[in-house]
Amino acid sequence: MKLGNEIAGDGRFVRQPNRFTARIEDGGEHPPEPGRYQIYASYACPWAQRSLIVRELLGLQEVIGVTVVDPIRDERGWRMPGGDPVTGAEYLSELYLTSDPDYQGRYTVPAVWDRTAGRLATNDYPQITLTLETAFRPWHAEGAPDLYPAGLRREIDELNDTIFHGLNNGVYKAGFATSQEAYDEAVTRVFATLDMLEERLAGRAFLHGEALTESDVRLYTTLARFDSVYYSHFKCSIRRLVDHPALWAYARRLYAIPGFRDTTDFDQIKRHYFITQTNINPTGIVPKGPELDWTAP
Ligand SMILES: N[C@@H](CCC(=O)N[C@@H](CS)C(=O)NCC(=O)O)C(=O)O
Repeated sequence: MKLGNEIAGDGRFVRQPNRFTARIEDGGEHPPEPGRYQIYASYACPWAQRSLIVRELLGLQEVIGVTVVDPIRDERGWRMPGGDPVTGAEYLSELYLTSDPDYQGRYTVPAVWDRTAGRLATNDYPQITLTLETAFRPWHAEGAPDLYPAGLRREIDELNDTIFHGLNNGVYKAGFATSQEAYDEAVTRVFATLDMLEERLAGRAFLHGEALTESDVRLYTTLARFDSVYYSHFKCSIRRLVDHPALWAYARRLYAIPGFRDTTDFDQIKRHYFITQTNINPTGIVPKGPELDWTAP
C-alpha cells in the first residue's frame, strides 16, 4: 500500500483530499433520481460502510445500487471480480480514470457513479451519507429514522468532527505514523476521545439521546473494527473497546440493528487490513483472534 504523498516530514499521516466533491442535489449537475446512482463500497472500509448502513436504515436499496468490491486489493487497487454489472469495469480505478484521466491519488471507496453522466459524482465520504439523508428524502421508506434532524445539525456536525479527528481518522494516524512522536500524539488522542464518549454514553442509548443519528453511524464503523484490527494492527492498544462498559454495550446495541449488523463482515474487515496494508504488516498474516461476542445481550 503506497502512502507516499500522505506521510508528512515529521512522520504524521495526512489523508489525501477527496477529488470528486460534486453534490447530488436538485437543480445541480447530478440531481437525485432513483436508479441513477451506484455506490462502490467495500465491507472492509469504515468510510464505505457508513453509506451501506445509511442506505439500509433509510430503505434506499431499490433507489441506489451498490457494487461491493473484493476485500483484498492488488497493486491495481479495488477489484470487482467478474466485472461490475453497471459499468463493466473490473477495477475501480477505471471509473476514476474515466472521470478524470489525470487522477493521481488512491482509488478509494466509497465512490458514487452517476450512470446518466457516465462519471463519478463524488467520493466525498462525509457528504455521501448526508446526501442520502437529505437529498433522497422523498424516497425514504415509511417510518425511516431521521438521521440528520434539522434542529440537531450543529451538534451532530460538531460531534462528528471530534469523532473524525479523535477516532475515525485518529486510529489511522496512530497506525500509519512513521515517527514515535506522531504515533504518541495520535494514540493519546484516540483514548482521550474514547474516554469522553464512554462518559457521554453512560445513561443514554445513542450519542444525541434516545434517537439514532448520523453521529452513531460514524462512531460505529470505527468501534466495529477496534478490537479486531485497530488494537493490534494500528497499535491502539492502551485499552480494548470491551474494557469500556458503556461504549461496548452501545456498540452491541447498534450491531443488533439490521442495517448495522448486515453490513458488518468481520472476516472481510480482518482480511482486508492485515493482508492489504503491507506497509505495516509485511507478512500479510491475519491473526486468529480476538474472540468477541457481538450478540451478547
Ligand atoms: N476517500 C478517502 C477515504 C476513503 C478511504 O480511505 N478508503 C480506503 C479504504 S478504507 C480506500 O479505498 N483505499 C484505497 C487505497 O488506499 O488504494 C481518502 O481518500 O482518504
